[in-house]
Amino acid sequence: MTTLQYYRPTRAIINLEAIKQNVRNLKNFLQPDVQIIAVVKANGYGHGDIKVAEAAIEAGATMLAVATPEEALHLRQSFANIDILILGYSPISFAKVAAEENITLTVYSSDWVKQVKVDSNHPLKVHIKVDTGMGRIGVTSADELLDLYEEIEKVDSLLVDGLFTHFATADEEDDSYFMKQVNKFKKFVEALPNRPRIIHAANTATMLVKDPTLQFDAVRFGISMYGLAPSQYVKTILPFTIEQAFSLESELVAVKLLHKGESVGYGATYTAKESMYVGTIPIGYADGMIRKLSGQEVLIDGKRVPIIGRICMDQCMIALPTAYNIGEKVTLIGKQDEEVVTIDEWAEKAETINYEIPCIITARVPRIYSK
Ligand code: PMH
Repeated sequence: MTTLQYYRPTRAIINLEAIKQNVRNLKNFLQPDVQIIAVVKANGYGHGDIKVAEAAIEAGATMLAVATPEEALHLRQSFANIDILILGYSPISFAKVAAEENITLTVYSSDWVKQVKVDSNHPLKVHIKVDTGMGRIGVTSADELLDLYEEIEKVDSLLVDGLFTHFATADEEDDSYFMKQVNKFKKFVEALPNRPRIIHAANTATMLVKDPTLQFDAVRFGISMYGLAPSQYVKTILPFTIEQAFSLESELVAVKLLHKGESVGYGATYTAKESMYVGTIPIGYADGMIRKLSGQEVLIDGKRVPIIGRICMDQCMIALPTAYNIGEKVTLIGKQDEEVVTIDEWAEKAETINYEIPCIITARVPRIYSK
């Protein structure tokens, strides 16, 4: 068997110890019998689903949550026994496989339940999703909930294992919309004839700042596991520190002297005002480093230097204070000595949220794991 070898020096380094420590801190925050559902959808928010799940389980998570059937099946290959919940839509055609693989589905439609065929040898576990104000998926009234519940009860091998909702504004300072959702959810819970095994509602922001009492039976932690705050508001009032797990590194592959008046990159948008050294690093927009990040600073030799000119598909150029050697390490996200470039800094530059940054670093950038 050949082991995959990476030749290009561009890589994401994932600090699994940071993820474990974040999960341990999150666990300490919960009542002892409350479960942690590690949200590892979208390839573990771009960090790598299997390795993140392993670290989270080691640190105390007891369930995994993903968005799609494919993501659930991928995890099942590595984790034979742990509960895996698909938070998003699953087509009826997936129900049989889900039951065989002991994958728990989210349901919110009576029609779906009427049409689904479940084999009595393999019961299918479901969590009912109630929409309390996110407007995404879920039943929206108590009548709809009871109707769905009755339909599920009619199918022998279909088991209601859980009930959950999701909050739209938990990361914002204003409480009013959040409180409306909470009250609505509590009414949904009371409307059910039987209490399911696992009721869950909280994401990171709900738990860490909005309402730490809203633990129910489980809490769904995503962004905080990866060491990022759900919003700038939440960041300022976190109850404990979390450590960013994702770094992005490359190396200089070319260094040249640019004379006054000479330009760099497509469109020749950057022109040297005086003689300067320019370095090329092999990372570009096809790696997820979108063109909006032109001007973002990176670290070399412990110093901040800017990306200059337009970012190309596979490469970009940086201003150098001196003629460094080919092979000199460049840190695009992460620390060098006293300097640090955070994912939050990238998000601000790219005018987006931190969640999006590790997700858009494409599969061409290998994820390397440090302990
Ligand atoms: N539960 C559900 C249903 C989610 O969609 C998410 C994140 C989480 C829990 C975890 O939230 P956290 O990462 O803030 O802790 N979902 C998304 C999303 O759909 N877009 O951005 C984050």
